[in-house]
Amino acid sequence: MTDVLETAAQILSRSKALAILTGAGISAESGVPTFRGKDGYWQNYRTEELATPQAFQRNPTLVWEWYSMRRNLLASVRPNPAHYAIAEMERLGGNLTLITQNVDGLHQLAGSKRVLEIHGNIWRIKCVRCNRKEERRESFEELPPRCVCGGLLRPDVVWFGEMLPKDVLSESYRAVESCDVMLVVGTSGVVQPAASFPYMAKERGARVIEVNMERTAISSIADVTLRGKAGEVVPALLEMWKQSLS
Ligand code: BV8
Ligand code: ZN
Repeated sequence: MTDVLETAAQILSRSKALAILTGAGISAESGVPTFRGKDGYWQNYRTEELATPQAFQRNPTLVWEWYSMRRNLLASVRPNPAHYAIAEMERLGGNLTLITQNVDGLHQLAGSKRVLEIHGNIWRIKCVRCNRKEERRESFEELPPRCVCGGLLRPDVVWFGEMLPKDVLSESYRAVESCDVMLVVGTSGVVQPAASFPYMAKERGARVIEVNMERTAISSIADVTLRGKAGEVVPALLEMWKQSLS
């Protein structure tokens, strides 16, 4: 693994604009189930039942039971070494844009300052009627929770079939268009439009480094594939990068 780590560290040390794309795999070692892994969320549930506006329309209580379970689990988890290493990369590298598909807020907890949350954040809720948004960490007495205006409150996350937040998406595209290196950590590369980001970067000549435990849809275009756990590989990559700078 050392030689591929060295190659990846060399690429990082020469990069002028680094984009990092993370998925559920980076939070797995914090104890957060992924979506499509063996113990993934989607195994027991079907996406259509839970992460779509239609599902919420049809059965807001069921959707809220799933999100409440995830919020309760997340309330007790901490960032893992991969989150902390990426926060240090931000301080080290300077021109770094972090794009995450995760809604768990663990990157911010680990110290990353600039985080583009393209699928929203599970701690933020919004009213379907008056669109009021607020950060709320406490659990709700009753489900589904209601806004003061009487409207239903929902998690401020992006469900399937919903548009991604415009400003965050355009900032992500700007980073994808301008990066010379993209580091992709812990995503199966299935969900669009995030799954296209590595291809778009590659098309423009950027180098793509993938960190994942398994082969994914992105592996075929990765210049360097670091096969292993993010919590081990990303800190090792950071150390190699720092050594190459000294
Ligand atoms: C939109 C909600 C457009 C928040 C999520 C057909 C073709 C192309 C696209 C589509 C299509 N049909 C439908 C679409 C569009 C759809 C889509 O992409 N569907 C897929 C399933 C085909 N996309 C959308 O609907 C998006 N919106 O396109 O709007 C539009 C245009 C016009 C008008 C209207 C709309 C919205 C997508 C957002 C969906 N919301 N989450 C929440 O509850 O979390 S997606 C959900 O999946 C999460 O956000 C998650 O982050 C995301 C992606 O999954 P991953 O992060 O990759 O996680 P996964 O479990 O899959 O993989 C984990 C990986 O980690 C694995 O590779 C594993 O090996 C690895 N791993 C595990 N442990 C470790 C590890 N790696 C390292 N270390 C470890 N320890
Ligand atoms: Zn309201």
